[in-house]
Amino acid sequence: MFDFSWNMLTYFPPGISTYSESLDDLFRLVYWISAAIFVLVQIVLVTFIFKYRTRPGHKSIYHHGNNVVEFVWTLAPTVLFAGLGLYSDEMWKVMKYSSRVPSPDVEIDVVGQAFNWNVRYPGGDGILGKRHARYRTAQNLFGIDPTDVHGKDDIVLTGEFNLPINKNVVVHLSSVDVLHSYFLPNFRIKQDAVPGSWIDVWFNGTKPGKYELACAELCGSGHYAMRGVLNMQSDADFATWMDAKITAKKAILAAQAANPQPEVATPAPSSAPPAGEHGSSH
Ligand SMILES: [Cu+2]
Repeated sequence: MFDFSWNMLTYFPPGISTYSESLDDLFRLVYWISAAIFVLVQIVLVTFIFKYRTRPGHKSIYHHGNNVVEFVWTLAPTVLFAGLGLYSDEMWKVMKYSSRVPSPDVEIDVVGQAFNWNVRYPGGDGILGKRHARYRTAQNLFGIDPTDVHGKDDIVLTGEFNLPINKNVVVHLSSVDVLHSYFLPNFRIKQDAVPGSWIDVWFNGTKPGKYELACAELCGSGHYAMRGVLNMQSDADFATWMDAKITAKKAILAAQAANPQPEVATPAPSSAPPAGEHGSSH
């Protein structure tokens, strides 16, 4: 069925972050101001087309500027845009100023990678291990410092992950290859993930459920499939889920400790050169 509405906000997915309502209010305001200006301009246009149409005996008049009209059409948009800027300033600060990011109840790392979203949790010790780009490999996308004990139990997931409702979640966001954009439509969040830098995003989700995480930056041939699922859960459900992940990680670490694998070294060059490489020394 064709579902018509004058209000574009009915096409939005439900907003479930603490600041989604204020952003929707701003969108609604800008939307209706734009609609009103559009209608007014069209009325004036049609009126003038009719009023100044070609008629016998009517000669066009030459005008050179009108100070009053020019003053008004300069002042009106200035007042409008400055007003919108002042009205939305507090929303911007709350969402984007790093000094206004609340102290995190949950802190995670997220890195975009063509074409996946990878998430790192602090693990059993509750502390994210140090990271640095120099440690980054295909197996260690976050560049977790192997010498930092806090990093050993960190839990890395791809695609689907869980978070608790009514908690301040701080996401440290980056990318390992190209620009991606971390887009949580239900939370009204869209933030570029930039290779080589870490950007903080925060939110507080109020409703449990499964929500889409999309990439909103055309990042390559698999861009359309770069999606994740964010499960917002009650505190108890999240704790159960996290405990299971921590237990599984502990088992892996215990198995590794019991049966240590030798460090993977660069394979030594074989004494006999492979066939076809004779004479390659010059
Ligand atoms: Cu992407």
